[in-house]
Amino acid sequence: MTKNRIISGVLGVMAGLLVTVIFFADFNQSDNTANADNKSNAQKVYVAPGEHDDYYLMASGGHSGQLFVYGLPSMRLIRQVPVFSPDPATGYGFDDKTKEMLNGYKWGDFHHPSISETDGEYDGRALFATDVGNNRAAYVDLETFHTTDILEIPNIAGPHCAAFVTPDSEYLFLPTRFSVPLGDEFTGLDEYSEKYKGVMSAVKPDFENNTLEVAYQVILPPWAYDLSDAGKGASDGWGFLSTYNTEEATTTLEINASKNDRDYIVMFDWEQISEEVEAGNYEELNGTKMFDPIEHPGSVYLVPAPKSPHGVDVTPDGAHFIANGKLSPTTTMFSVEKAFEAIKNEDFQGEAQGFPVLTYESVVDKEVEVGLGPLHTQFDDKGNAYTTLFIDSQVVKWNLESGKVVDKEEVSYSPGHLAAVEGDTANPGGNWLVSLNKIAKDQYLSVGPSHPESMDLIDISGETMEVVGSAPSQPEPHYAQIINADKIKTTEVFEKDEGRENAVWNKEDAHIERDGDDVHVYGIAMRSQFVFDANSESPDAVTVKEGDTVHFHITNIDRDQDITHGMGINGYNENFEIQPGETKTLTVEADESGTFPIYCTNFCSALHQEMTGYLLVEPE
Ligand code: K7E
Ligand code: CUA
Repeated sequence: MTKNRIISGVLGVMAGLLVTVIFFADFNQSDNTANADNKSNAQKVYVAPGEHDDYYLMASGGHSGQLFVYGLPSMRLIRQVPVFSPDPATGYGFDDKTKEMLNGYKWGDFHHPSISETDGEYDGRALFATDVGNNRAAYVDLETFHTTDILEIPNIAGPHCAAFVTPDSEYLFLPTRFSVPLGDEFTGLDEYSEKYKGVMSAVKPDFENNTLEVAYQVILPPWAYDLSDAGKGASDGWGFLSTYNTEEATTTLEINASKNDRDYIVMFDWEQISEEVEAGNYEELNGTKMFDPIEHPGSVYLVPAPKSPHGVDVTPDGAHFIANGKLSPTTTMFSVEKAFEAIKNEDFQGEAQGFPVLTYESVVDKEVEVGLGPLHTQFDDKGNAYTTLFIDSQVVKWNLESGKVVDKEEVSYSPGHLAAVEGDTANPGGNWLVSLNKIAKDQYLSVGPSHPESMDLIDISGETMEVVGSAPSQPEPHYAQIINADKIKTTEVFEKDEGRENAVWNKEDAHIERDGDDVHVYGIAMRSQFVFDANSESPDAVTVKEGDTVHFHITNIDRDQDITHGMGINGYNENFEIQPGETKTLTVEADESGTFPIYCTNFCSALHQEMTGYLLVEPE
């Protein structure tokens, strides 16, 4: 019974029998309606056991550095994919390859996922991630849900304003949140405005090898670049970045970076910049090509936008871009056509750090009074936009054509980003939207004082919005993207590649080779045994000498769906998993003599508990 009903019940009794009857009759009726609503809402999100969700929700894991994969509409958490931080469950960062990829980093801060696109639509090949904490970008292969490459990017500090892919995934762009002196040299804060720079990296994905590389970088003024979106359709070839701290404050930004009534949206012509770099218009800096748009003008323009805008979002047709002014009660919609016109006519209201500032009145299309604290905007297939209101704890639906607010829906609480089905692409879905809330407070069973973040699932198929589901989320989804499940084609088992380095495909071929102090174990894992040396009396034992380095090259020869083995070494602080048909190498130092049991850590068969062996380290 809800509090309202209790109160009305008490009031009803106090007011006498007749009135009581009327009261209860009344409220029972509305309660029935509410029950019926809850029932139909439950049906909307119910996905029966064994049935699959229609969509994947790919949520960034913020300062956990990981990717969280949910099913929609059930909101079931399906998988945590390690990206920027080690993961003991899978041994990510433990085995040789992923250890090298992580390169000693203990954490990452993953804000914005970006699914690869073809013709402005998600193509399901890869998901790109960026790490604000340690200046990295990652390639996550969506066939295996494995991180296959991590790129450390020089000359930058905090690529928050990233990553966004261009409509055919030519590039992903990573502009920075922090400005630092170019070339890593010490420079005092008193020289901030002259010597500090924002830097935008253009990173090129290689879909053959599932890797990334820096194509070039662009020098930008010493401002904070917050969020970005790629142009498409009418604005194809362009990119849009939001800025704050155009005041160039170096301390107490809370106050000092909020002084100006307007900051800027940076418009840049990436096609032109790419051509200029191709033509040799760059300088080398720490091994990358650094392009300076002040030296080679005509590719970067500024558009004034109300006070410290957060998100900037391009409409599905590419004809408008929308700035969400976190400190103003409006979102501002600009016209791409008008911006091009202003550039052509040199209709500038001034300049900042050497870049032309387009005249606000010439470029603005409308200012929409959405409510307090607008942060991010997504789209549906019916010409509507959806904007989060952090301060009002609401999602607001408004019409792009009329600029009128259509509906507001309460969420719990303080939404940051939101994700609609393919809602940032050229072809949004229009049925579901997830509000990614920063504060959950009392929404779930308490694990206080700190609670999880929360996600509210909103049905946006009708005229009005309705929250129909909710799930706690792991730290901390900044952005998420929702992709049609039929676009993701996963690998069931890794191919049996006879030529694969370090792989052994028959248990009879498992053997151990010594090379000085290095011991190479070419072993297999299968239900329900490890075989390290087929010719030994104890094929599941490895005997080495104190001071040796042991390289376990293990192939999981069980090529059956979902038969994953793990290999933990007791007392050794090592564990890694080997998925069906996969080969992995784990290198350990045998620096202490002793007897160390080895066991399978992934429950794989009725005799899983018997899947053991020994690492025997003889004293010197
Ligand atoms: Cu949290 Cu996209 Cu980093 Cu907005 S950002 S909320
Ligand atoms: Cu293999 Cu458990």
